[in-house]
Amino acid sequence: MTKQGLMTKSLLKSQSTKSTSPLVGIIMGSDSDLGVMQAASDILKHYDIPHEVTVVSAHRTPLRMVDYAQKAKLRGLKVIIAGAGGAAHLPGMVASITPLPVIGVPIKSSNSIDGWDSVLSILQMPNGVPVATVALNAAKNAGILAAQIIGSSDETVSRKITTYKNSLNSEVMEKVKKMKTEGWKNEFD
Ligand code: RP5
Repeated sequence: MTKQGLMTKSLLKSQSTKSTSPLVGIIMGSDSDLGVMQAASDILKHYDIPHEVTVVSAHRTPLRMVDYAQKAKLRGLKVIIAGAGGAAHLPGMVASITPLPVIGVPIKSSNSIDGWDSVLSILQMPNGVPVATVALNAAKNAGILAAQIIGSSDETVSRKITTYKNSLNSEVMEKVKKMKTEGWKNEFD
């Protein structure tokens, strides 16, 4: 093969790796969390961001958790989204091992008392080991935040996020119009 051919082949290979290798790792303590965590995957699909989804349990598979966290950066991940419920130690423990940003999703799960246990387990991290904690069951926001982190160094993703935010604005303005036509008054606009 010519030098040019080899260069093209290598470029294509690097591009295909770039487009298919996961940039975001979505992990959760149990498959029973999937109903909530699916929303993170859905929004990342919307932004065309390659990601992976699997179960990693801090308590039931501690060695798998350490392995996953230790290899995450080397495997090319840029952000980890970790969801767990009850004594929700997964996000914090993963954050204690990896240099990557970790977004924690507290889940109101079968073993959660009222959701506060999950929220506080993920939120109240000690100084030095941050976890970006989203609201209870807010996996969609975790996906958006992960996309924003990717978008800070990827203009295509950043533009998609701006389009998405503009669509939120338009949706609200439609509601404003609708309420007006239904007779609700305001003196602002
Ligand atoms: C947590 O325990 C998991 O993240 C899940 O939210 C919860 C319940 O797990 P299962 O008993 O349904 O497997 O570690």
